[in-house]
Amino acid sequence: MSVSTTTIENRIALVVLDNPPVNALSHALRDGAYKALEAARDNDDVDAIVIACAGRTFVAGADITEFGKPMQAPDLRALIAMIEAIKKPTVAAIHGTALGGGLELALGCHFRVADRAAKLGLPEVKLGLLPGAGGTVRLPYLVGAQAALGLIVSGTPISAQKAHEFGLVDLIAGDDLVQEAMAFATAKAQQGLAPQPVRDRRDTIEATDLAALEAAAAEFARKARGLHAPLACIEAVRNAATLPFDAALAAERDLFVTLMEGEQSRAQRHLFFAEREATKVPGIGRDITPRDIKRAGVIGAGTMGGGIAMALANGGIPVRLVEMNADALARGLATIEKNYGISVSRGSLTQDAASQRMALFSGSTDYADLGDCDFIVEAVFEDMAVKHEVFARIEAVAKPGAILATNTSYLDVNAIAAATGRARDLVGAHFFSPANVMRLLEIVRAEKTDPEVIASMLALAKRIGKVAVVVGVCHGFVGNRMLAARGAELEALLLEGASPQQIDQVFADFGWPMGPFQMLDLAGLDISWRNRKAQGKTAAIADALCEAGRLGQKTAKGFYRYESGARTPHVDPEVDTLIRETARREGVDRRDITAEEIIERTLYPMINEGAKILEEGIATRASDIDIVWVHGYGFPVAKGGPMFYAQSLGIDQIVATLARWHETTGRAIFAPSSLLVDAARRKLSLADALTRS
Ligand code: 3H9
Repeated sequence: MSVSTTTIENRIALVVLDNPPVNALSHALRDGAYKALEAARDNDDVDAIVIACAGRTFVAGADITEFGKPMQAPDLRALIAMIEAIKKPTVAAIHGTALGGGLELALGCHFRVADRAAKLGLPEVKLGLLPGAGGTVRLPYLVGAQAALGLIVSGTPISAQKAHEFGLVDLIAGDDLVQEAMAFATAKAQQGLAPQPVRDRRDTIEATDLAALEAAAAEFARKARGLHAPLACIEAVRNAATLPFDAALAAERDLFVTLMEGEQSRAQRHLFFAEREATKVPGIGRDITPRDIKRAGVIGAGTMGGGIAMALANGGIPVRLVEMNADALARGLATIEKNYGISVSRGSLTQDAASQRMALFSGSTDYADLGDCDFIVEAVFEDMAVKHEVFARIEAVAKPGAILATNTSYLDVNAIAAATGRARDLVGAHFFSPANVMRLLEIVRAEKTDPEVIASMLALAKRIGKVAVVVGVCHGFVGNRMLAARGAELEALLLEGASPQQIDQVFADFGWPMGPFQMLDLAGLDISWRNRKAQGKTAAIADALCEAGRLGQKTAKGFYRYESGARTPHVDPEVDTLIRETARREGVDRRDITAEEIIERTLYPMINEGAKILEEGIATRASDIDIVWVHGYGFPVAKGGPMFYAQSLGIDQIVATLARWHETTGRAIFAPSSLLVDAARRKLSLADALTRS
């Protein structure tokens, strides 16, 4: 199949681009499109040209797999410049998603006709880039600098309707996009006027309110949090408003190349492919048909259960929420309604959409009402006996083939499954709080879980907008097991001389949204206190805080002090005194601790644990671990996840540092894993070290 096909009908050339699956602008497609469009341009039997795409979408962007490799001509900018110079009307017929370079291609045309379900956007910022083929200049020319700034810095696509309101789309097609685009092109050709390329439409850009643009830019810059791409997007849009067209294009190119060569974009591109790779699970081929999930049941209407129920309803799935008594159920449903209300008041959800979602909920205090559910997930207390009891009750009522899921964060899913008569249908579904917001879903594959159940969970995750990673059974699975390793040295660091605020600042400087002590205060110190007690463990400082009634934000005191009802942490001298006294009691000499030491003693053990997780086969690949950490715990995207970061630092450096701390402290957490040692010795990536025995 050729990448581009041209047909001529009533003097209109229809050029159809075809590069499955998403019509990414690979070299072959650029070359094919260039030749086809040049031929249509030079053909005297053609009065106008329509560019459309085969398959499920219009061009979804440049081919990301070609990034970082030498560019083969024609490059996308040359292709767009050629289209823009055509004197016959050119029309982009857009269905599916016109994204990135795809939208830039459409901006090179004189007109854009879109299917009513189409989405248009410039998501390059999510790859650590900016639109590099004229998007930061042509879009502001068409829709105004301020509207363009929002679209480019957020990277979020908009609907065809919105694009029409913005003036980005000229016509929304009814049922037959291509025919309507052809008719539109005919009408334009018949007008006999020379069509005006976007670069010549200067009215909108010249009317830019520069002060308002700068105010909006300052707001976006404030939220950039160390990422380079949003700042470059701002600069490029500012250039569009202040420089001549070609100078703005040239500046855009320079910014694009700088970002492309930078570490941040490399990390973000890694995450793009890692997310897709994670859906490819060994033993779960495309031949396995997922089970149909028409209705879901959620047991427990607390924070976790309510969040999971909302996540399911957000994916359009009717949810039956089951609680122990009518009061708890009413409270749970009221919280859900309140949460949707907040989204409406913030403008992120319409009242109609919120009402539609609320209509998907039904409540019950009777397990028998779960009989028609295809997927039942429990979010009850983290206790094996309680889990056994809940699954015995579920089993008694669930229909054959229903998927039974536990939202446990730590417990042995094999043991939960073993106590049921339906081990094949049982799976772990570890959501992250708040479950309606956090994108990660750890799908825990127990020994007996049916591959069909895993395939169904992957399909469900996609449907409800979650990023899924399939993991094996161990204490804490991938995320919480590594979190424990990250936190193992925190107490020691405090005793030896660091302060909570110093450690949190080091984490913030690294790019985390929140440091570990702010996170502990948010979650409640009593949770880890209870866990420690259950395991016979102690933590001198954290235990003393709990004993003093300092349980975190909920008591307005924890590692920090909080003003009533507020979430801003304030340094509390009492905590400082408590830490110093504890250190004295424990006989620990305090000294200055550097930021570097904090990173080495928190991040490196976590990387080490990740490597052990790989060795044990709990995670399939290093990039799966990166996805867990970026989407579940806020690991900075600009660093690509812990395992990517480790590899960019150099595995040999990680091994040497771990070994040094192992020698200094004698603690097992620092003993380098054999995978790391092996990868360093053989100078291999973690993936290669795993596969090349
Ligand atoms: C850009 O355009 C830069 C320009 O400004 C400047 C240039 C000079 N390239 O997501 P899916 C693959 S930057 C290569 O599962 P969906 C993907 O890896 C680009 N490959 O499908 C997967 O492969 P596999 C700006 C790509 O239906 C397969 O296609 N554009 C690309 O859930 C299916 O993908 C973007 O950032 C690509 N651009 O979602 C848009 N895109 O099957 C990126 C996808 O082997 N793409 N693949 O795992 C998307 O957001 C989604 O793919 C899309 C479809 C919404 C289009």
